[in-house]
This record gives sequence, structure tokens and C-alpha cells, in this order.
Amino acid sequence: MSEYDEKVDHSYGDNDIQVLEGLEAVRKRPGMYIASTSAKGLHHLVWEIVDNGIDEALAGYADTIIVTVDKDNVVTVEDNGRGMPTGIHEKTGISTVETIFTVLHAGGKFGGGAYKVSGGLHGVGASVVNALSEWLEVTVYNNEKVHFVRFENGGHPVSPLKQIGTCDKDKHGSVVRFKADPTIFTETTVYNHNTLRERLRQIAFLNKGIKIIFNDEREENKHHEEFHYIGGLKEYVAFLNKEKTPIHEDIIYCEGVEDNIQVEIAMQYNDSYNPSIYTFCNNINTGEGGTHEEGFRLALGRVINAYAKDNNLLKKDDENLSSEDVREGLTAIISVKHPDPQYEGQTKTKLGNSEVRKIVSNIFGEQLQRFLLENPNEAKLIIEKATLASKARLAAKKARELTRRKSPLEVGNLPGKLADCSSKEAEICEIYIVEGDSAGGSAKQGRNSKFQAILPLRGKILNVEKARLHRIFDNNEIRSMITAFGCGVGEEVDTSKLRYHKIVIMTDADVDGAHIRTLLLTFLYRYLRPVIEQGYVYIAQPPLYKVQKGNLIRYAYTDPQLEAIKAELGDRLNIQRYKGLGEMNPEQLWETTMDPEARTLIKVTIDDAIEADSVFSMLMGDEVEPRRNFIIENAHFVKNLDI
Ligand code: TSJ
Repeated sequence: MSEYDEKVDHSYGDNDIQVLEGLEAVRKRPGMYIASTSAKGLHHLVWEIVDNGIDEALAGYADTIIVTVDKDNVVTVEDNGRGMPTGIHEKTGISTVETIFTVLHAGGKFGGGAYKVSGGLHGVGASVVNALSEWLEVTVYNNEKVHFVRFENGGHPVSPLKQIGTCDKDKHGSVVRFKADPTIFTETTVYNHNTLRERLRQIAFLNKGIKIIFNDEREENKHHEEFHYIGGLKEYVAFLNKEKTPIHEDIIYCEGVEDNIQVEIAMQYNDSYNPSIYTFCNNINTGEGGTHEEGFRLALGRVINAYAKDNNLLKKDDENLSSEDVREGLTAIISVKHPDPQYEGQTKTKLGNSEVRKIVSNIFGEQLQRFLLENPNEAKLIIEKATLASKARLAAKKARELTRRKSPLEVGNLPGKLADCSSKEAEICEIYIVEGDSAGGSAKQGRNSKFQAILPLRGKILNVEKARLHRIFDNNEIRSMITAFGCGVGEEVDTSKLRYHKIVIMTDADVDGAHIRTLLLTFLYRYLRPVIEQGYVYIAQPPLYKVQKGNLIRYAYTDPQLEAIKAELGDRLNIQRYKGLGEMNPEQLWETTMDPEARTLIKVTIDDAIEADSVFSMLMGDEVEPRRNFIIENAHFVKNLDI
């Protein structure tokens, strides 16, 4: 412990229940305070600081937050709020500003505002950011004064907070500037432009009226953008439906407060068949849903069925519209703000507060009912769509029963094209989804048949975005995959039944290959999402070039690698560019792409389902140009190398 930490400790009485841990503890075990010390944790620092500015804005004292990334990855966050209190804090005996940045969990104690997004699920307080920064500077403008303090070496103030000047009486706000400590964030201290931009945009959507300005001053990312959505969630839904075709014009919007719990919902149906429903609590994406989503679903089904009945829009012998039917093609954002959120679930992203279910159901149900009564044309369109969904669902159920009935208990129901592996230990088994019969042939001969299975696909698989469920089961390639994987499909996916713990997509390294890969990923994302989420999906990396010099053969997987090999081996090289997997013989395919000792597999992850969803819609929508550019430029799903 440093001299400084001791000073803070001594100012607390023995009986004080508040346990003050030194910032040193944070530096020793950062993983206890932030998600990780990888890129994710690095960005966490920014969100922690930004959240404080958002709180000030939600409390009604600020309307603008500016986030700037400098050339050297120094981040500055600024709000135009009241300015952090500069006076001496009665418990710590030092200025409140210093207390905020040196005492763990101090953030929440100064508020009194109803819902603080800081100190929420991820909220750890500004002191943790300070502890994990090489240096951090705070400037406060209020009462015509400018105060400043600088911390170094993981949170130690260089000197106490002091007044460094005066300012106009209308000027007020807080500025925090910090440099992440590279000895903590050993993987990277470089912020990802898109990560920052997308999350700041999302925060602006979720908090109507707050202007968030993003400046990226770095040479390679130079960018200035203002996110300011007066319509909030309405604009969020319009944004998500941008590449889709809405079936009614007006976005349905409702808001309300009960027991200090704030509820805000916007929704609009489009002509697709999948729901895109995203839920938030205190601006945090509750990816596993929870009581707010349950309340929404309950009210949606209840109100739509009641309206349909009252207006004779359902035939006498029609079944009720199911919860699934009324969500088909629905884009919705559900955002609640709760003073004391409880999170559950595997990833602690499921809202658990049981009172929220009823509150959301009441507020939303009442306002949805009013919307339907006031907009009979829209109501009719929505109920027509749900009725079609219901018919399709019943047809799909029949189709599924058919595929199941073939041999409910037999094991030998696997697709004919599958060259299965001999092992039955799913943990070590791999299935290669291979484009085309000829590459499939090479893969079958080149593989290690003990643990590697090959499933060749012919031609292009169905574009699932444009097909309803029962059509998907008509498609042979898709049926083959589902039976081979063995883990079910859709709502019924059970990854404990998965027959292979690596599903490897192996396509040509060209535009067609990228397109097929995207179609496969779309299918997996839509119908086998847990398989992606739990990390079972990989992309194989076949080499682009074979470089030969005499008897020596080397492979290059990228153009820079080719250049490096050229430089290393000198002149008189025989360089072959592989146009497709089919050009490789079985041994080469094994050596370069399938041998676990030598290959590179890229793990597919979906960190941000929302972004992924809009990427999919863009890729699968009717606009050709963005899709073409995207496919040529990159594969968005590919995040981290797993070698
Ligand atoms: F700007 C920023 F986002 F970087 C940032 C802003 C970072 C941090 C750690 C804090 C803040 C911040 C804090 N902006 N505004 C405030 N407000 C207060 O701390 C404050 C001021 C006055 C009063 C009061 O009761 O008079 C109460 C509070 C919470």
C-alpha cells in the first residue's frame, strides 16, 4: 500500500462498514473489477467514464457528451453537467473529485438520482479506471472556477485538486482524460473505432435527446460524428429496419413509469420472418432477456389475440395466435431503467427483478391496445401477418414430424453424403462443411477419419433470411446439416447433443466462397445460434499460394506472408495461386488446412447480436451493392484467431 492509500484508510473509523480497498488491489487483480485485460476490458474503461456523464444527463443537468480518441489512444470524455463537486468530502477528508477517483465504489454515493447507469452491471466506478491508467487528468468547470488534478502510476495524485483558473459563469462540466496502462492491458491499448462508434450510437439511441459527439483523431480512423436522437427508441427501430420492408408506417411507441421503474418500448413489424427483439436495463444489453422481455411477450400475445377476437379477424376454428406468431418479423427495443437491477443467467445478462414483468406488461399492454384501437388499418396488417405465421408454423410442425418419424430411434439416419468419423466422442470430433463435391472428395481422402467428418454441400444453400421455417426444411443441404449435427434446430437446439465440437466451414478463398460462408453463417445464426454463441463454429483457412523452390514447398495464407516467403527464399520460385480447394490434392489439403498441428482455424463469435443482425440484413436484403462490397472486404464474424 502506498502512503496515499493509507491516508484514505485512516480517515475512516473502525466501525465504518464501508470497506475501502486500495487501488493497488485493483491493479493486482484487474479481472475482479473489469471484464478482462484484453480489448474488451480496455473499452470497458471508456464505458465506465462515459456512464458517469450519461448519469449526469439523465439527472437533467447535462445534454452533451463528447468522446475523443487522440493519436496516441488517449481518451477524453467531457460533459456539460454541474461539474464534479470540488469541496472536501466529509468522510475522506479530501476533495470529492479525488474521492471519486481514488475510493472504490465511491461513484454511487454522490448521486441521489434515481437510476445510475454507472455502478450497474458493469459499473465499477471511476476509481477502477484511474487505477488501471498510466495517468488520468480531471478538469472541473463550475462556479466560475476551473479545478484540476492529475493522477499517475495507477491512481496516485501528483498533487491535490487545485484551482488552476477561472471561467465564464455559464461554463460548467467535467472533463476526464486518461491513458490506459500498457503494463495492465498487455494485449492492446488501441481502441477499436467501430466498437466505440457503435456503442456510442447505441447509448444515444437509448437515451433520447442526449447528444453524443464522437471524435476519432487517429490518422487511420479520422472521424467526427454526432449522435443525437430526439425520437430515441423510435429512431433505433427505424435504424434497425432500414434495410427491411416495414408492413406499417408508424413505429409503435410507449413509455411509462411505475414504482420508480421506467419503461420504454418501440416496435415495428417488417415483412421478414424473424423477430429482432433487443432488451436493455440501465442501457445494458440484457442478451439473455429476463422479466422485462417476459412482460412484453405476455402483453403482446394477450392484446393482439384479444383485439383479433373482438374484431372477428380470426376464423372461428383458428387457434389463438401463439407468442411466436405475433413476433414474426417484429423489430422491437425494450428498455427499462431500474434503481436496483438484479442480473441472472450464465452471462449475468438476464434481468431477474420479478416486479418488472407486471409493470412492463401493464404499461405496454395498455398502450398497445390503444394503438390498435386508434389504427385499425395497421392492426389488420399486423394480425394478417401473425395469422400467416401461425399457418406456416403449423405446416412446419407437420414437416418436422415427418423428418422425425422416418426413424425416431435409429442412429443410422445420417445423410448419405456425410463421410462420418469413427469416433463418437463429440469433444474431439470435427465436421467440415465443404463447398462442392470435388473439394469434398479431396477432404474425404485427406482427412483423419478417426475424428474428422466431411459433409460436402452442392451449390448454394437456401437464403434463409428470405424463407419461412417450413421451406427451410425442404432444403436438402440444410436438412443434411441438421441431421449431421444432431442437436436439433430453432428453439429446440440442445448443444449437449451436438455430435461434433468443431463445425468447420471450408470454402474457397474467393467471392463465391465468401458468399456461401455468409449463407451458412446466416443459417447457423438464425437457427442454431447457441452453436455459434458457445464457440463451436470455425472457419478454415486454406492457403492462397504454394511456393516451391526445388524440393522445398511453403504455403502462404495471405499476401504479406507471400511477400515474406519471397524475401526469405530469394529468386527462382515457382508460385502457384490456388483458385479453389479443388486444386489441392488430398495430402496438400491435409497439410495446409486440416491437420490440427499445422492449420489455422478462425473461431466465429457474435459479440454483438444487434450489429450482426443488421449485417445479416444488409447481406441478405435486396440491396446488391452494399452486399457486394461487404463480401469483398471482410467477414465481419471473424473475430479472434484460435490456432
Ligand atoms: F465527463 C465524464 F463523463 F467524463 C465524467 C463526468 C466522468 C466522471 C467520473 C464524472 C462525471 C460527472 C459527475 N459529471 N457530472 C457529475 N456530477 C456530479 O458528480 C455531481 C455534481 C453535483 C452534485 C450536487 O448534488 O450538487 C451531485 C453530483 C453527483
